[in-house]
Amino acid sequence: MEQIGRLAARLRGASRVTVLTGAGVSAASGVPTFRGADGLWRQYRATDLATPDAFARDPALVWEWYGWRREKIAASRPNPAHDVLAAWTRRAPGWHVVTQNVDDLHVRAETDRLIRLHGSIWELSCWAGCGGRPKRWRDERVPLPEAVPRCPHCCGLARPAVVWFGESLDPADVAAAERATACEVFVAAGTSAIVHPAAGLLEAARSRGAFTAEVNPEATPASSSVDLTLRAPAEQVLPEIELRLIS
Ligand code: BV8
Repeated sequence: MEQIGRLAARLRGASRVTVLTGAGVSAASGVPTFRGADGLWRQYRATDLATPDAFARDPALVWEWYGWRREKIAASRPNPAHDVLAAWTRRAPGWHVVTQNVDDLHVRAETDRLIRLHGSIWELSCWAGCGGRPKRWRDERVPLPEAVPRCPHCCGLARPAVVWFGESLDPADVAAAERATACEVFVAAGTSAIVHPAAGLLEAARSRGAFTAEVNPEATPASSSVDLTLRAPAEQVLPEIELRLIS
């Protein structure tokens, strides 16, 4: 694909590169995406369940969905897309990965300086915000011993420590992601480019002069505004680009 050659040429010698990833980069690891054919869980859409209202209404149902996802993710491992991106961040301090994913596969691939916008599915926090410290704690047990985990500080309900729809992102993470839009090349890989503020990062990078590319087998709302589209899976494209960069 000559687009691969074009993107490799842009990346070669670039000191600042940012790759925004979404659920599509974990698809090859067997982790269901949100809006693709496998994006449904029972008859629910992610946007029905990843909200504080859904949790307030039925914490057991939301935890059942997260428990199902935790089980899938525990059985998965980073794929070549994660491995190439991790290698890029270890090789060049100005190359960053900004992820919307909560599966921590970029963490397991040993990505340097990872900017994680929506938290981790392996972390929990107190639903009532009781103020107990630590505010969030890691629990990787699959399955969790209780259908609805409790807060160790106040014994109230515990929740997945991820950012739900209608909730604000950690300002430090947003600031780090915005700093990363000051780059020469910005690549959106495996994201439907629908969820904000993550989806706005591509436009921010463009407005700051970045060359923009999208790696996605399908078109997205971002497709019409990027400089280069690679209509193929990330786990195929990224290793092919890496081959050109190191040869
Ligand atoms: C907020 C964590 C302030 C939970 C998630 C501005 C405009 C419009 C709307 C808004 C706006 N500002 C705020 C909003 C509202 C909302 C929003 O964006 N709604 C959308 C639905 C329109 N945003 C928020 O609420 C955010 N908060 O802005 O705070 C605020 C406060 C109060 C009130 C208003 C605003 C919080 C957003 C975070 C929500 N949490 N996840 C969890 O994961 O359990 S978002 C969820 O969607 C995941 O994190 C996921 O990563 C993310 C984005 O989805 P994608 O990753 O793109 O996945 P998807 O399945 O959609 O697409 C996969 C793509 O991969 C597809 O295109 C497919 O073709 C492709 N693909 C498939 N296979 C491959 C592949 N690509 C490459 N290779 C392959 N092999």
